[in-house]
Amino acid sequence: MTYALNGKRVWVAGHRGMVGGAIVRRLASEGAVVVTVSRSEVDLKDPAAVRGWVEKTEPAAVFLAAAKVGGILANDSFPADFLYDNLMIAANIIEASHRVGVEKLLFLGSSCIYPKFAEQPIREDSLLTGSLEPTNEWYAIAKIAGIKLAQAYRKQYGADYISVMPTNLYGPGDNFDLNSSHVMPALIRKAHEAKLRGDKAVTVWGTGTPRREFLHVDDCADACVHLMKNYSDFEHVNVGSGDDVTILELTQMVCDVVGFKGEIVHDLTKPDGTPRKLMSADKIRGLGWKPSIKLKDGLASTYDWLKAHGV
Ligand code: GFB
Repeated sequence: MTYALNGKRVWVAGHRGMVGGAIVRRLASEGAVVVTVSRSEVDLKDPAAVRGWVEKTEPAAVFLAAAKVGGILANDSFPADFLYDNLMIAANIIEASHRVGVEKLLFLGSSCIYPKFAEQPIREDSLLTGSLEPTNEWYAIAKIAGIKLAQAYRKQYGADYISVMPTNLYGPGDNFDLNSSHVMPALIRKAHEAKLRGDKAVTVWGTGTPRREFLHVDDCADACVHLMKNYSDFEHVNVGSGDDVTILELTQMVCDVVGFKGEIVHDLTKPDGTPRKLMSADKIRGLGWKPSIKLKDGLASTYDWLKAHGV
């Protein structure tokens, strides 16, 4: 093990989000002292506010899970927000962490950092070898900047900062708003409401042919803790399930789990985005980690969560 969390003060930045919340849950068994701060107390886009809070709190380790996130339409509609907010959040937290001597920091990115037509499965060294997918290039550029910040502070100051690139995530606490969400929560909600209303059809955006790799957020949190403890190097690490499905196959799975028996129709005015982004899992498997939640089981428990908590 390269880094022990036991007894350490650990800041989970973005604890109200799906990923940050899962990391907080996962840290409960690590003996760490988890610290968090609400958006009303500290605006993570404000350098002085972030610096002040980090100086006061003095975390030993940081999980940088705070970000402005959203699905394909939100990314395409609000490019300035996705670029500016995510650049500021990453730069402020990484710089403040360096100033107070944070021992270890883990930055969370996204599989959309890779070129639109990267060779599949996508290896870590595909980064910056081609053009990005236009619907999410703004978010991707901010996330690439975050990886480069972590690498730059490692190179210049010897800081132990690492980066993790999760695939498309889903699970409890996801955003189920149909305009801003990712595909998985959108389809679960659409199928659920269509069933309740007795609709004849459910609408899927785009052609249904793009392929996506899905990982349950609790598996992602487990991988992040594993890497925080066991990985210390320059290159980012992919975190995925190793399998992908078409959007149409996913829709059929969702309809089965929800019990919606109607038709599937396509809204071709909506974008498909990247045709495929299956990440290579070789590196993280070599580091001794693999996922444990199967897509069907994760989907069913996420649907249960939606029924229990509402949207
Ligand atoms: O999950 P999603 O919004 O994001 O969409 P991306 C994935 C695929 O599902 C696209 C299709 O081909 C969508 O057209 N899709 C079908 C739907 N029906 C729906 C629906 O009702 N809602 C949504 N949202 N999609 C995002 C990036 O890309 O993924 C982010 O924009 C980030 O930057 C994130 O990387 C993980 O996988 O296309």
